[in-house]
Amino acid sequence: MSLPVHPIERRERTDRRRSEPHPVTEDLADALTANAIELLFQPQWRSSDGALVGAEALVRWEHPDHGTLAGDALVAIAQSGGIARRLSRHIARAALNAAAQWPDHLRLALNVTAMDLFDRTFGEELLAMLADTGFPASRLTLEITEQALVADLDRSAAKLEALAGEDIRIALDDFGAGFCNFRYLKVLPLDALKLDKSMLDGVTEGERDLAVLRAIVAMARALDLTVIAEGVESAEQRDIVTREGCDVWQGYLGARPEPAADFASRF
Ligand code: G
Ligand code: MN
Repeated sequence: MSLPVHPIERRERTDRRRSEPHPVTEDLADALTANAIELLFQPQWRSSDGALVGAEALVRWEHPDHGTLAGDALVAIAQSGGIARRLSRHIARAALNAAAQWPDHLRLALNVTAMDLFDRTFGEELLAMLADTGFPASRLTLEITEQALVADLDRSAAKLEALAGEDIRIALDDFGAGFCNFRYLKVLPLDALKLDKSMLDGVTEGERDLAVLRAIVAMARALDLTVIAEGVESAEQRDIVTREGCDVWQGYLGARPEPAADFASRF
């Protein structure tokens, strides 16, 4: 038997539910307005000689109650609050602004979501931001996960072709973590393959893991793709990816994602 609810109580309850569906998204909107979302940069090194070649921009937000929110979790929060566009523009602008101060030989890698890619004005806005910040398109790599492409491969290809036509490079991110649909490799204008951390997990112990890595690198070579190994945590892993022909590596062994000023102290 349910207890009768006083009309005023009922109204209060409904109001409360309506006004706090996603308190975190409201905090995120405030943080964006206050410019309190920090952008970090994780260095990338060339395997052959250890030279610094660039960095991946990664967004991170310290929430007072929820702790550190980053990457996909942060994007999901923004999407549920209808501010994903705002977040992605903020990230792109802040990253390009920082990278515009870097020496010419360093590249910037920026993560792009499915929503960005299919957003009608994303390409245009990105080009405008490149022009505004003075960062050359030819030094920009967009990292796209296969989840982002799954929705509509032909349309994804067309969107990426347009960006590639502007000299922007395209990397397939997290390769090896998902379904690894080989049609992506045939259809998309890719420049680089970024191997997921899970591809490296067993390479120091298992022959099978090593065989898979070797085969993927051979395939990437045949397709003229740059291979980037992500999530390198030990010197042994770094030596293996170097020996096996990965062109670039990134991971905690070298550096965690760091503030722009720390990254700038490396050059
Ligand atoms: O998939 P994507 O390129 O966006 O991956 C970057 C993420 O991986 C970041 O969240 C970053 O902090 C994390 N990351 C980077 N290097 C390492 C590493 O060496 N080990 C682990 N566990 N995570 C890493
Ligand atoms: Mn990435």
